[in-house]
Amino acid sequence: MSLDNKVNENSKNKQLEQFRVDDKDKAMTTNQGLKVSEDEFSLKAGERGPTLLEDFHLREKMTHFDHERIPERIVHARGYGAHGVFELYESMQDYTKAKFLQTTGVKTPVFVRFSTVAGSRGSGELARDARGFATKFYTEEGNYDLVGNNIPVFFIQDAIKFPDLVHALKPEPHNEIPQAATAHDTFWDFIANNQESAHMIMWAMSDRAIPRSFRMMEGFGVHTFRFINEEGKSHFVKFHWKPVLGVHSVVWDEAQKINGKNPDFHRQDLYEAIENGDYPEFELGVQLIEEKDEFQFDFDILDPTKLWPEEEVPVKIIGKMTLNRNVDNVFAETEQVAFHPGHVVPGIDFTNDPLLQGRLFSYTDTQLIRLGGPNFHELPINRPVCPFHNNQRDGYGRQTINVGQVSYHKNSLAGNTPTPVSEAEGGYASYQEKIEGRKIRVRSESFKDHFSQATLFWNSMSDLEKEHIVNAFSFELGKCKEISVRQQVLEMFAKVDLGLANRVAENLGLEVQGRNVSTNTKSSPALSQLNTIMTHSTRKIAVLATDGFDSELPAILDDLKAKCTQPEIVSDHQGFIKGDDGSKLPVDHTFLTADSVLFDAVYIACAQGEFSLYKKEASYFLKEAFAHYKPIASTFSGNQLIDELGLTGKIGVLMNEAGNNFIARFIELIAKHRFWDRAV
Ligand code: HDD
Repeated sequence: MSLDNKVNENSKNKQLEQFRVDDKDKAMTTNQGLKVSEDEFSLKAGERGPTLLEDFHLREKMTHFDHERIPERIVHARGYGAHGVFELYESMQDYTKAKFLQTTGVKTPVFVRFSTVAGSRGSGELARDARGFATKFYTEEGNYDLVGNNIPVFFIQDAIKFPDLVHALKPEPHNEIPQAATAHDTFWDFIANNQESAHMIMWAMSDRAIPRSFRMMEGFGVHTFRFINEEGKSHFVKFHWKPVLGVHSVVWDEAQKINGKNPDFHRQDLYEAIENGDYPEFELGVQLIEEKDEFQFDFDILDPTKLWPEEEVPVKIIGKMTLNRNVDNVFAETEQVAFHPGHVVPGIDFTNDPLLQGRLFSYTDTQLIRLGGPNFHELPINRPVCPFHNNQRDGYGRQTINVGQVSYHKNSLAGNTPTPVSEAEGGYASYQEKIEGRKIRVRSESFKDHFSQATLFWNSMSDLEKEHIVNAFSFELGKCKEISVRQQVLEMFAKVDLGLANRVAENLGLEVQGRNVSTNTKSSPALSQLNTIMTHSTRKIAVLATDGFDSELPAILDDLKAKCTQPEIVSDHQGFIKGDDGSKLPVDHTFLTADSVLFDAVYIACAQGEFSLYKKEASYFLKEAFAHYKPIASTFSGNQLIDELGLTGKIGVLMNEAGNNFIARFIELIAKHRFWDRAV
């Protein structure tokens, strides 16, 4: 029995091509193909008369419209996706027989959806929240889904608590407030009363929860999975996505402002990067533990609230994913894509992590209600690129026309086909782990330490990152109305680090009663964002300029573009600005339509008259960028304004003086991302 499973990086795109329809330049028809002669007026009895029930065109158009919406995802409702390709650098054949991980250079098509967790489909994207990072690999052996987050651990240890967690973090049911925010009583009440959440909370209060871009965050498979090789040998494995641009965040004040100025900030960033050819890249890493070493760690490797410190278990980089194509239609692709951690291929298997085990039920179940029935695998975005055959039939929206009389196994009428195939022929066989035990509802003793790794995370942060965490706790708890909730959370985090709890308590005007219980003094440098990759590449620069700009400006813009940054002119009027020498430059934004929080750096290209609107707006723009620690640079005529604002000589502020190798130095500043030591 041979199936033509040849897959290359274009396989998915080619498959999708059969479903694309371009309506441009076509005659309008009903869904039945009938040409329409009038689409503005319903059929009436007389010019001013009632509309007739007979109007099938009105009825069809209206009915379709009335049914356009589907239920949003219960979590991760707000998301954005893109197509790409995964290329293997290093063969994993010693560890797994998964075909897409065997031969270096092999390219597998992928689709990725990034998301926030708590908010509704229309919520702002800069919420303090974990980000979903779900990848579908369209392999020759079927779809493999890696459904992860940008935080390597989870709030709870057992899936049975997931509905409770989500009820607590969503807007409170009596008034549906607040949207896309955990800063409210029910969430923190849940945390204090379910203390296995301590570790993930530390991540959620850190800068990881307010990423600068989907392109600048890590992804984690979270659970421990298994790799199984050709000999049937198992290794435990954790998956990591490492962004080539490094891990970067915005500051909280910025995040809140971006949500108002541009709630689509992250999706727009992703969309535009791909349209510009600045393809987002993520390297895939694996941490591997041999079966015999399962119990060699001071945590249980099946506990999803624990990470494997990279210093103890190194991350082996095995390939790279490049996102290189935006979707054609967000609903058809991004909204209808159906991920499931249970979509695996031979060579990848599960462990007994109780959170993972419950997820294996939940995802198909949710697609049934969300996508309206059991045939969601037939939707173009969800179809495997290899053939699929079985005896499943019928159901809402069935598209496949299965020919023949047989739809059961075993049979003689179709020669007992479709037939299961042996492992040697690619049939999936579960790892034969030996299991013995009583039926009990308990938490394993080995899952009971909730604080050591929360403390590890705290110990690994720089002073600056610690300050951000203290501020985040103070903000979130400050929004809780019940003092008892605030107090319980303080007592809980006193167990992580008494200093942390005391600093938050001071901001809240409370006192900590408890004691530090975690004695962990270890730290893991890999956890600090200060140790990430620094690059200027693809950063957005606001160029503040108006009429009368210096003649050097066009050349500087060209230089910045050549260095792979994105300079955009912000001015006091739309259209064009005119330079001293009569040259013209197109304006991208005005102070009305742009704001410093939407840029990574500012370049002030000219000052202007003492009382001009330009000067007033440019001054505000610069001061805000400075307060958010961003790099600032100026031309000769911009120097004056920098001076007037008292920014001369401040760290991360570069004034253009003859012969100072200006562009190269500005690029260096942009690569530093932020100047945290700046006294604001
Ligand atoms: Fe989940 C969606 C990631 C625990 C149940 N989850 C969803 C998505 C991501 C994750 C990225 C969005 C996929 C997309 O873009 O369409 N979920 C995680 C991670 C978890 C996790 C990393 C812990 C390690 N999830 C988890 C548990 C359950 C669920 C314990 C239930 C038992 N998750 C769901 C869901 C969703 C979902 C309700 C909503 C929409 C969907 O599945 O397709 O089934």
